[in-house]
Amino acid sequence: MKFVDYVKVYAAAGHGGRGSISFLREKYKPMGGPDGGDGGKGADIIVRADAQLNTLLDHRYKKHYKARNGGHGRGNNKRGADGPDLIIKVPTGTVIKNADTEEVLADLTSDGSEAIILQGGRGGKGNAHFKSSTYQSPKFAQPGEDGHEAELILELKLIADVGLIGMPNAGKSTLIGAITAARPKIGPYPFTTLVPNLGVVKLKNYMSFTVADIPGIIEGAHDGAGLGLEFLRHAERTSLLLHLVDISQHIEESPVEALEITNRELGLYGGALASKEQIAIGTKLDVAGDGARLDMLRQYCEAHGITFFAISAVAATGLDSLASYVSSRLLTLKKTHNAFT
Ligand SMILES: Nc1nc2c(ncn2[C@@H]2O[C@H](COP(=O)(O)OP(=O)(O)OP(=O)(O)O)[C@@H](O)[C@H]2O)c(=O)[nH]1
Ligand SMILES: [Mg+2]
Repeated sequence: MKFVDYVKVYAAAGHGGRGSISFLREKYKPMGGPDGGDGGKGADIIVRADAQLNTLLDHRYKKHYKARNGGHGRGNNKRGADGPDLIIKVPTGTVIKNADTEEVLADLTSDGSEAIILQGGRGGKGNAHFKSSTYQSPKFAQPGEDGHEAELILELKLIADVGLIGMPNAGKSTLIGAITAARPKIGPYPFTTLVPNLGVVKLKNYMSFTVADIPGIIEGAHDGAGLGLEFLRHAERTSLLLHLVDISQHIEESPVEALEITNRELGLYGGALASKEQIAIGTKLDVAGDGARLDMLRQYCEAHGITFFAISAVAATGLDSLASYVSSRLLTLKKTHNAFT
């Protein structure tokens, strides 16, 4: 299925119903009192998170959402019906913004959570409201209020504990395939991964964490090179990044260059991503040859205080110790985080 993580939609809440102008009519009472009822409320636009969904694809082809209007008030003090709220379902992790102001209207991070994004208009008051001792027969009523309308941005940011980043071919998808039940496409060419993959790592001690594998990043990605940087939005919510670097012998750039290029792009993406904790991972240890690239990367990491692991996803070397380290790091980070909130 196609994965869509950014769409613009237009949404309009319902208008309030008109208040009624009506007078009680009974035999022998040609002009009774005013009995015009109120208009009903226009429907709200509500956005709700649904964990069953994993893409915004549905919203791409249905770009207009118009909620129902409230019913008009009627005689005999009958209130118009309220419009039934229009519920737009989105994947959990969707951020809703006003497209004009970029203001974040809601960030739905838990399944079933919802937010009123646009308020329906209030119903107008019927003429029965306007009767007073001096004014027995008001011949006016209020119109209903207009519902709010706006262009909205729906942006899905996956929810995962750990993000896999690195250059194309670094072995990100092979790693997620080796440590989780996810089965992404793997290939000996760049940009095999075009959409993010999510997987759950289950440890023997019953702990687990989620991992997001995202498309590779190349130099100039901030200017749109390769697949650009937009997939980095799926790493924004993670607590920890695993930065994968190919240490097998046939690669052009040095492993240190590879690490620095990706980090530079991360910095250019902006936000908090560049300051997120990273663990550097030398990949393809089974084909590391004389180990020169491995040593170069290890020394660089030691000199810069970066935690370093060397693995082979194909030969399953170093995977258990990496997973248990990540799990304990996540526990510590969550504790630290809680201490401040
Ligand atoms: N020998 C060996 N090859 C590996 C290992 N991990 C990955 N590869 C190979 O490296 C190539 C790229 O692997 P992928 O997992 O598709 O790389 P990726 O980082 O997901 O690449 P993109 O999706 O293009 O960004 C594939 O041919 C894999 O088989 C490993 O541990 N050992
Ligand atoms: Mg991949």
